[in-house]
Amino acid sequence: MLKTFFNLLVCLCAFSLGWFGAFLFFTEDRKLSFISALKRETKPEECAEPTVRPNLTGTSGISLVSCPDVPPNLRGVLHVEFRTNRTLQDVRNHVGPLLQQGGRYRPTSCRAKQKVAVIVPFRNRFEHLNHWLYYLHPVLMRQQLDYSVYVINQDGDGVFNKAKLMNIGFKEALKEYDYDCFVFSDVDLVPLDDRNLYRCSDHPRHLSIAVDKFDFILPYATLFGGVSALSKQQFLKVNGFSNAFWGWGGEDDDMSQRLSYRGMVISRPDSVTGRYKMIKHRRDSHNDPNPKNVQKLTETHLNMDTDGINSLNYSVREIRKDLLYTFVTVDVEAPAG
Ligand code: UD2
Ligand code: MN
Repeated sequence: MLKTFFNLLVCLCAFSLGWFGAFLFFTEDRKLSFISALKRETKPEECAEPTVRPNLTGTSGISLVSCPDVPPNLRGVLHVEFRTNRTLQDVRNHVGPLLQQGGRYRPTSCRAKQKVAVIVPFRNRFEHLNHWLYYLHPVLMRQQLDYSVYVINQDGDGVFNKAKLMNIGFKEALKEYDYDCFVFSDVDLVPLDDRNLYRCSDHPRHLSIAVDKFDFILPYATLFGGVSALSKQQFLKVNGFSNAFWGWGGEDDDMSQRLSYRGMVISRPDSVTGRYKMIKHRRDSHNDPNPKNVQKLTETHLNMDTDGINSLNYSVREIRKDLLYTFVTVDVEAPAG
């Protein structure tokens, strides 16, 4: 009797195990299981691409089919957190495996729609840069861009000139690769939605329409500061940025006026997709608001043909390739701050 009972118990166990196995198999297959959900959550740089570093040298990618208009692996709304210490090495560990030296990436399964140089004007904001790189690289990868990151670092402690650094970024990037789109970004602005594509369109594009610092409201209709994208043709059509805006303010409005004088309109994402978080900061030293910049804004139309990318003077002090970015240190011939 006991033996029969024992045999029955064994059969029952085997039967239950079989069912449990079948359950696991099917739920995993349908990506419903808790385990597979966890796997998706813990892979920060998730994108459609393989997890090995692509070899970009020598391959043009021309034989690949074009990437889809809408990148397939976007996540939408993103969680962004700056209240944490992040070293550059943390960031390298987090996003480095898919990058080439110089903060360079391109999808390997399809041909990117655009070749994008992401240009960050910079001086002494290393903590911000770590956050920016941590969040931006995975976004740019998921957006299936053929891109590199250029951090243009103003040497010395003369008066800061953000617009001149952006002009330099345009010029230096083109020495390396045939970029067709240039995205200019403050180092302290991180998108809160990866559907906000870092690409160029038929019109110059202002990406940072809704920044938390401004309560997610566009302060005025012609604003072009923060993060903006210009194709090579659009940039050249307005002779780039003015080189004459020393210190804080005005350079973005001057660009906005240049665009308008050349008959271009600004395009933007909607105010949900275009949300940004700005790292809180004080005004930097040697970058005080410059009252002369207000006067300069009344002269844009007079100066734009002679002041810009065609009159840019600077010298490169150093070009350093990190896994996460190309760091270009430049002397912009700044007045003493
Ligand atoms: C606003 C604009 C910005 C620019 C600026 C006026 C938005 C969201 N942002 O930002 O695009 O037009 O006003 O010039 O509209 N930087 C350094 N080191 C310095 C100083 C500046 O790296 O010592 C760089 C850095 O990338 C920074 C950017 O320049 O994000 C703009 O400077 P800011 O952050 O002090 O200016 P902010 O926040 O008023
Ligand atoms: Mn800022």
